Amino acid sequence: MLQAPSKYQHFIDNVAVAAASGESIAVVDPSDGSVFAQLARGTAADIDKAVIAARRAADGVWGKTTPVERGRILARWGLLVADAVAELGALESRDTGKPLRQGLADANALARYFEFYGGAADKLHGQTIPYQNGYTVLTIREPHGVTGHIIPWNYPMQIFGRSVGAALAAGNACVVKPAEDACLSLIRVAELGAQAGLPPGALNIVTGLGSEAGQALADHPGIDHISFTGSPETGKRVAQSAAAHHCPVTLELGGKSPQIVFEDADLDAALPVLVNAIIQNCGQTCSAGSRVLIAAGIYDRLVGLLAERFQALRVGPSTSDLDLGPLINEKQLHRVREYLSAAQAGGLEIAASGSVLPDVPGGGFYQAPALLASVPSDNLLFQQEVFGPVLVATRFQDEAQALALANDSPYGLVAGVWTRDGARQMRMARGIRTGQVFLNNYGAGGGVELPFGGVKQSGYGREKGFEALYGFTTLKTIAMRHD
Ligand code: TXE
Repeated sequence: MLQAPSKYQHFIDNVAVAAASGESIAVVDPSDGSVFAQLARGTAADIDKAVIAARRAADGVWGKTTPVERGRILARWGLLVADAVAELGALESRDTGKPLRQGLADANALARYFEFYGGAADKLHGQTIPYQNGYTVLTIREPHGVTGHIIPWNYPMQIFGRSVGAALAAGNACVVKPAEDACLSLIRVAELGAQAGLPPGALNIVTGLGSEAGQALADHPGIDHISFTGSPETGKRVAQSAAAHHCPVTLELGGKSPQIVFEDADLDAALPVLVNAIIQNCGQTCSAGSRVLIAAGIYDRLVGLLAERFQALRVGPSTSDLDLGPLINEKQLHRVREYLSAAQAGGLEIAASGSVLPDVPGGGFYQAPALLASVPSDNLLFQQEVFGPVLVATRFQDEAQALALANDSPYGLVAGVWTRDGARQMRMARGIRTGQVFLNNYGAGGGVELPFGGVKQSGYGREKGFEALYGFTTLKTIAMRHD
């Protein structure tokens, strides 16, 4: 078992800083419910300290660091993370409960984010605009200044990489509030950032509860942009708080993403992808493919194949590296079970489920994955994000109904379409209201390079890819008259 430090403090100005309150939060291992560390419980005073440090960096050394040098620091950071994948992956796995190989994959993705944004830092440029005679007009992209980042517990390293990596590449200084349920890896990643050459104040982390440290960050008038990933309710609260000081926000608020399978689909290729899209990270993935819409002609066959796969899935502690680990905490376990009970009470039947190992530790938060068939579109399970390993299957008669069902959701994050018909692929891709559409694949392995974000209740603004850099900058137009 990994020997993690037992006490974690904030990281401000490149050093460990104790919580102003002196209080801490117990860190629980989701695999057995044991407390294995303590985390600084940040409050408004700690956020204030971090914002002051970030502002000093933005106005000082970090603000004067050239794009090429920012890129080199990020690239070095990526190499340090790549060297530490085993350590970071094991820590992430223990802290979140995800199977070890997923923790390792997340650490590798983080290294890739730093590599990508390191390479992009000196390629972010403005334009010249044709205007009247005697004028030259140009645009330049400037960093916002101090950016706030509120990170959830499902993929701490990956979400940190996509958001903080882009913000730093664009020249911002960052204040990060990770989730109280899982954030240990990020403290270690920040230390590696200092080692890579980030000057004091460029990156600051304040740990703590959402209602305390998170709210204080959203309220702070010294923050120039906030990126938030989490629930629609909290996202709304963060946006309202930010609006009080006219602070722009980027919101990524999850989804209820459909995978649509037509009669002509390559089922051998689709099947493992359909299953993985809902069981990865125990369904606690914003882009989880949680609704599978199936053409009537292949409905029974595909549901049968899915059921076979579900019955073979096994759930166990993170270190056993099975198909699924535990859920993050008791609250999430309760939430998933409530959804399943409500669905069963309403007459739905579980068509197939996986199994939890018989000898899992009693205190862990284990839930067997479940497949529910013939789920009507007005059912809660069809409409709401469960954030657990629950897949619903629904039948459609034709392309028009498939599209209507896909769009029958308050969310709009990701969709997958499985068909060999090229014209239909494009009709569906254009008709679906989501931020990403995958044709005959899904998720593209995380897709560091691919702009990501939603419409409707899934939020607004884009992270990942080069596009993210535009969100972390503000555009200045300079018009020069020279006749
Ligand atoms: O989310 P919250 P929770 C969804 C998913 C899940 C549900 C609840 O459906 O079941 O949300 O999870 C911080 N001001 N997603 O309660 O509250 C908090 O500390 C500022 C989808 O964990 O949104 C954490 O860092 N910040 C999602 C972050 O917000 C506040 C990932 C997310 O917490 C705050 C996670 C406040 N007042 C949950 N209150 C995705 N899109 O991937 C909390 N926070």
